[in-house]
Amino acid sequence: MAARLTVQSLSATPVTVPMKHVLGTSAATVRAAPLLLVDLRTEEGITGRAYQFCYVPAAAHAIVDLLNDAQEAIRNEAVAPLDLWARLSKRYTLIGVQGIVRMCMSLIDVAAWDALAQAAGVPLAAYLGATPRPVQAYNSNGLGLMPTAALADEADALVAEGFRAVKLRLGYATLEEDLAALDAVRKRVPGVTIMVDYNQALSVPEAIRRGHALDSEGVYWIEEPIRHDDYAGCARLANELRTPVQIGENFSQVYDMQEALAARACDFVMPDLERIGGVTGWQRASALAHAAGMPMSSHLYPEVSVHLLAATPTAHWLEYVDWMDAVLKEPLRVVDGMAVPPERPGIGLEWDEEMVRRYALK
Ligand code: SMN
Ligand code: MG
Repeated sequence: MAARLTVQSLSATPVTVPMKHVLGTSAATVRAAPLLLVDLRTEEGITGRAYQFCYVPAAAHAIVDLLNDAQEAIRNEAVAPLDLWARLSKRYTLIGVQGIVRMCMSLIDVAAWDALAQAAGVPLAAYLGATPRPVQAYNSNGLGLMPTAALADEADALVAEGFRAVKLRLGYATLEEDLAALDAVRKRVPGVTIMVDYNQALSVPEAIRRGHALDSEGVYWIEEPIRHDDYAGCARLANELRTPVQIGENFSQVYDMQEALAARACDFVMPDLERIGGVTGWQRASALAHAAGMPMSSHLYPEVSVHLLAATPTAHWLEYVDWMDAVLKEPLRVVDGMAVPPERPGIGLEWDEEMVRRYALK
């Protein structure tokens, strides 16, 4: 039996790394990635790791404060992720297990699973009972809202990185501009699979209008066309459009996904590791997707998702972004459009300390 691990301490280092490709969504433009690198030290000498994409730098500082608070509740406890989740859920019942509180809990959960897999000497996928295997990935860097000539050039560059699928952000002022952006990308990289993401920009009637126009354009999925939590509206779209509707990056714990599935709100799901509840939350979501026969992709966190999708019966697509490359000793490898899980024990996250110092967020 693997040795029991005991929580000793938590520490977190905020960094902000420049993005090679700017992320221009319909909601906001992100030029540098605020990331929080988390270490969970155990009495036994193993350090579990996790990281958070913080969206805005201020959130990184707030999550550090929360991690300090959570540390008091889990110090000297066994590294048993389900028990830690239950303990912290109780501690945060009154404020609510949502938003950055839930991100803080998810970070602890991911780091705990990492520590356990390291202690067992196997990659996380294997610790979860699956054989680590390459997973099909789309390049989700860049392709934000921008002039069509620049879009086509960027699409070229993203495919040249070794991908056969990319994600294009839409939600321009008019449908005509959406179609022009799509056309520019498709003409430059013919035969490449294109997912489109509206980041909740549209009203239901406008989504029906634009969705019908996209139905004859061969896009692979239409992501978050309307407010993420309007499941009745999403269900109307999923029902009326031929193009599959994709949602899930905003599911907060498995309960949101359960509601979305019950409402028949989508054709595909793509939970976010840190919003769904870490590895523990992901596994609960993966069981639901399995029972519903629902294809399940990942949102961000490709280094962790490559393990989780191997253990997901309805695994669909891995969303690839390269933001962590700047601070990792061994960035995730993608070969022939497939993300390749590392053979190292655990998740395989090792911080490049020199780069971490260089990109430290003050
Ligand atoms: C996204 C990801 C990260 C930040 C903003 C938006 C986007 C996606 O919705 O799905 O990649
Ligand atoms: Mg999205």
